[in-house]
Amino acid sequence: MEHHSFISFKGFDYTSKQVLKHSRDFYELMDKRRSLRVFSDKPVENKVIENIIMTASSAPSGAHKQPWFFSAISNPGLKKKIKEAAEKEEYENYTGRMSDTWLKDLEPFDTTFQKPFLEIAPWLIVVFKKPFDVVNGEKKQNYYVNESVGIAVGFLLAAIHQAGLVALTHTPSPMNFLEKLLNRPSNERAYLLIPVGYPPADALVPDITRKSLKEVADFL
Ligand code: IYR
Repeated sequence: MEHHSFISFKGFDYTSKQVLKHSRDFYELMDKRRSLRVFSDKPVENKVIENIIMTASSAPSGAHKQPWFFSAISNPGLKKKIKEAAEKEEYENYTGRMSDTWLKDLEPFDTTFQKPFLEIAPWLIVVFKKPFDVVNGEKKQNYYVNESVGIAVGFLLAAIHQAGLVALTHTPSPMNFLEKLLNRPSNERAYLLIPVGYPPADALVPDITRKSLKEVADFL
């Protein structure tokens, strides 16, 4: 048996009062997050995106395999190619591939096949999932890949919001054009496309509410 070492873990040592305050403060912060479909073209420095990605990559994952990869794109030519390819797929979705019920459910969000934000936002972060890794030409299995990458994206969105930026969890479908455009290896599958930037001063968001605690939780 191989030896696996453990190191001591030091918690924050907060009082229960501090725990209560932190839990409330974080909820209040996160409850201000909104998905935006409009962005300012104001630049965001690379280091910010690096920090956000490293926050995402600190997420827990099946057997600590960290089965994710992030492509961060600020190059205008590449953003244009991504926009064109995404709109081509979305055109097919909006004009035939999505059901009438689906289109009706999307009406409050005023979405169309057109995605100008893909060129305007200073950064696009494309998240890839890795069902397996390739180590020295050998296939190495990853575990709970969708769950792991979903949690990492949650961390990513929280980091973006906490930094004072906005994002959209965008799902052009199918997304395989991103694997090609971004030269990703064959063990990676595009998972989400996330434009990131500042909100424009005149930004509007849909007037929606969130479910109550009673609707989403049960205390037994
Ligand atoms: N992927 C399309 C359609 C779309 C689907 C859902 I579900 C949304 O919440 C929003 C949009 C698009 O990005 O427009």
